[in-house]
Amino acid sequence: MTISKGQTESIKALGRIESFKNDIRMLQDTIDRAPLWRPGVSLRKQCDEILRMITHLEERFDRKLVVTLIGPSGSGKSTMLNALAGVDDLSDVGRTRPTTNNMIVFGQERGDADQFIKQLGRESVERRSSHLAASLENVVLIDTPDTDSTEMERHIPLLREAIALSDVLICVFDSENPKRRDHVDFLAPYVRMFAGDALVVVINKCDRQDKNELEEKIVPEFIGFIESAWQRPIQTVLCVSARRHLKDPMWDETAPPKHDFDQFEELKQLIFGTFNRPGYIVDKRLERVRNLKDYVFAEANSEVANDLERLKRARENIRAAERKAIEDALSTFKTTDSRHMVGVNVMLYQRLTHKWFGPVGWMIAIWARILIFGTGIVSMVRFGNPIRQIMGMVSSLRHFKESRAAIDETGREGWFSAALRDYQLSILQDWPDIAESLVKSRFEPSVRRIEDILPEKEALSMNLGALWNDSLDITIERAAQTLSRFILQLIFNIPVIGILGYVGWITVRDYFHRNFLSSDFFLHSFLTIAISLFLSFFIFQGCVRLVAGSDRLMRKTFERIKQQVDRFRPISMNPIGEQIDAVLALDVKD
Ligand SMILES: Nc1nc2c(ncn2[C@@H]2O[C@H](COP(=O)(O)OP(=O)(O)OP(=O)(O)O)[C@@H](O)[C@H]2O)c(=O)[nH]1
Ligand SMILES: [Mg+2]
Repeated sequence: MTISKGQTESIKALGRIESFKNDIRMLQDTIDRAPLWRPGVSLRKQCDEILRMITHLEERFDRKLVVTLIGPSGSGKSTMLNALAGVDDLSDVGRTRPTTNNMIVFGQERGDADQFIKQLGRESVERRSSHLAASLENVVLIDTPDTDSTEMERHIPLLREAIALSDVLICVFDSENPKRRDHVDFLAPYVRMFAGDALVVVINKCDRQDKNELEEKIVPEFIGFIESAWQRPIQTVLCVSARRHLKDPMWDETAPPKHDFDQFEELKQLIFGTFNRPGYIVDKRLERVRNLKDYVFAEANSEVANDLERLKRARENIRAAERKAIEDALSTFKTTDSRHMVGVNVMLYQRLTHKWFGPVGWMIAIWARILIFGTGIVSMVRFGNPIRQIMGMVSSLRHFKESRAAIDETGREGWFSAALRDYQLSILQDWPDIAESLVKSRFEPSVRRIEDILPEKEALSMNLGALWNDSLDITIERAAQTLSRFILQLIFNIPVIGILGYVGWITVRDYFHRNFLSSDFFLHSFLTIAISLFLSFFIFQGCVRLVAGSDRLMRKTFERIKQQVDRFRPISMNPIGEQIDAVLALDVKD
């Protein structure tokens, strides 16, 4: 099976459309993430509406281009259709307003009206054709009821549907009274969905105006008026006299045309030529979908723009408040629990145990164990009960392996509740101001309720814990590394190893000379070795105190946490912070 070029174009275009739809759905998701931001409700509705329109567009992707005449009552839409169709009474033109109450579908084939009948009901759609329709292979032309007569209640829903089904809008204005506010305002939200040449403005009944006045005053003023009302540039503006192109214009004797200036041929060429070209439809539809997408994005953007600065500031303030709160919470820890100091020391010595070699290394290992028992003993002594003390000793022996974990857990509960309390107090102080600025940025007033904005206790405590543990771990590891440099290990071990070597050498040498040394020699040697080992270790401990005293390590840990608080971003645990982020994410320029 071979696929024609036209088909591949269509398939590609459909793919693009799918991706535009996806963009809109993602926009919706982002809006959904900020349920407390009030403008989100209408934005979401608009997204739904646009998605619906795009789906319609997709369904009729390979159908004819729909060109719709739209305008206020009596502006001459029906006359224009008749002139274009070459049949004077194709669509009723009358003196009683409104004349046209239904959608008049002018096309080549019977099926051209089907989609309108399906959407609007048979009673609201009339199908027309003429010999000139034969050349309209790719276009369906629609005449619509007005937007501003006594029947507008019934007309407006019809028009909404018609616009949703249209690819090109031809907005018809009466040159005698072009600035009709109601009509212009009604169209304002729709015209933004039609890009470039998909929106044509036609000023009809030009024969009623003086040519010079028309060119120099009426048209420029009108363009200024409409561009400011619709907030967009108008690419095509045509001045026509539709009635002149009827077979029988039946000019009123008292009001004949004032001049010949007329751009009707351009209009006709646009519809029967440009729009009617086969390749035009796919491009237009794609462009229209892109335009619809851009439209919702622009809407979202302009909504956010109103609150942007305030929201950014609120986010900054939340971050600052949370940063402060975290610091407050962590300093609780720094000041409250001295048992942690012991823990830090134990952890440091445990690390050193793994890194050190030689006799001093063994001393460090022994010292680390003593410290671990020590932590057990410290907690036992407080109870003062001998049986408890022994039990404690046993349990600290048994839990020897898990000592690290035990150290981590010591006092955690108490600390965390104190830290959380401090965190919340700190946030409580700053929240009222932040909440006010959020309410000004159109957040629901419920953001004032402090209990809703605090991050979840569990999450916060887990995050604080992880933050603390990580920083402490790194600090201890760094200190241990500094204290385990090879050269340091060598220096501290050399006296003991030297003496050991010396004693060993004498012992072995004399052994071979059958000259057995006295036990005094060994006792003496042992003491010398022990003394130098203790001295070395003692000096080493001094170094540890100096380089990595508990206070110092705690301070360093705290410094490190302070640096990390920014990256920690507790705002992500804070529901309002997340919503602000979502709103700010709507501010994407593409
Ligand atoms: N002088 C002059 N009169 C025109 C022109 N076009 C339309 N008219 C007249 O304006 C009146 C209204 O024309 P219609 O075509 O019925 O206007 P419409 O916009 O379809 O009106 P509704 O169907 O009620 O919304 C008729 O009397 C037309 O003859 C024109 O170019 N010049
Ligand atoms: Mg009409």
